[in-house]
Amino acid sequence: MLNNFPLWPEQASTLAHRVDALYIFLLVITGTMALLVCTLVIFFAARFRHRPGVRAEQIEGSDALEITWSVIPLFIFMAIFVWGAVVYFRERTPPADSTEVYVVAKQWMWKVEHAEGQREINELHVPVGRDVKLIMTSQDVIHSFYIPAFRIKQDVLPGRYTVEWFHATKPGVYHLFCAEYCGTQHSGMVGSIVVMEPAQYEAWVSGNPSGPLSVSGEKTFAELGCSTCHRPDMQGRGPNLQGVYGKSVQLEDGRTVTADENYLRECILDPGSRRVKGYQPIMPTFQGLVTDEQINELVAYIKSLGDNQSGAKTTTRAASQLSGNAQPSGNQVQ
Ligand code: HEC
Ligand SMILES: [Cu+2]
Repeated sequence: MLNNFPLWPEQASTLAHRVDALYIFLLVITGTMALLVCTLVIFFAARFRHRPGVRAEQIEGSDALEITWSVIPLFIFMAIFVWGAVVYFRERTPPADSTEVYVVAKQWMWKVEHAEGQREINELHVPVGRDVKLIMTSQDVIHSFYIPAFRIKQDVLPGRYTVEWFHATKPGVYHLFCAEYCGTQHSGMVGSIVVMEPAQYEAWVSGNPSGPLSVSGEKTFAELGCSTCHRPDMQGRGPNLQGVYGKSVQLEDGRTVTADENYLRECILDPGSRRVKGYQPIMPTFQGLVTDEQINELVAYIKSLGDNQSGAKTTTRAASQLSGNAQPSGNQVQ
């Protein structure tokens, strides 16, 4: 019976024991304090109870005591803060070479697209021992992608990407829950995370008819006419998109932004909100003309374009490279 009702979810990712250690530390600290306070209340109530003939003596305070009970908690709270921040930043920072998976949430299902091209619903197959980055968006309301065994949870929002990542440590099948109330069938918005041995996973991945997401993206890029303006030979009216991902881009309004997944997405849906410096504002919006799946393909395609080795770069691109900020930071967008 107890086996079916464990106190803790299984630990199946590299993050799990870190989160649990911090959590146990908090439990021990708060438990100890609660016990100490209760004990002292009872002890003092008995020790200083009213007795006939004994008069209470007024105490004006003790500096030593007050400093002690301020300084010790200060150190404990600072330790919790630093420890929490370390775990938080680890959880929020996907390693650069993660396997990428796109997730589209809708009432009431999870649609998954692997960079290799596989698509699945309410299931996510991943290899054990590899960093996996989820790039997620919602078609309707706010959902939340929650894998208790990995100790990760992240809201999934309409209109932009949010990111989470994990490194699974044990093959198995784990629960996936939606952790944000999203309508009548919210409780049914569940699925499974299938963690496979690498060889098994390779076999699963290679049985895929549609080809990599970036290849579908290249087709969509041509079909939507993006390729007429964005050409690798610099003869188009739009910037060459080669190597744009992860670079910083100077905008017409003076801002400099990092070209992460959210930037690329916004370029497609709302180009008016950010015009690249040095270009005519001729790019039309594709809002309403592309599905979330097509946006994911386009983003995957643009990311696959890598650096332009020919040296034919726009002046803005060259200038922005000098500023040195070339780290992709998909999760740090506000
Ligand atoms: C009519 C020509 C035109 C078409 C069609 C067009 N674009 Fe653009 N695009 C531009 C121009 C011009 C800019 C630079 C000015 C701006 O930011 O609006 C740009 C900017 C961009 C940027 C930012 C590039 C950078 O260097 O930061 C991306 C990404 C982009 N477009 C993607 C697309 C995609 C994807 C499509 C197809 C769905 C598309 N564009 C269709 C003209 C076009
Ligand atoms: Cu949901």
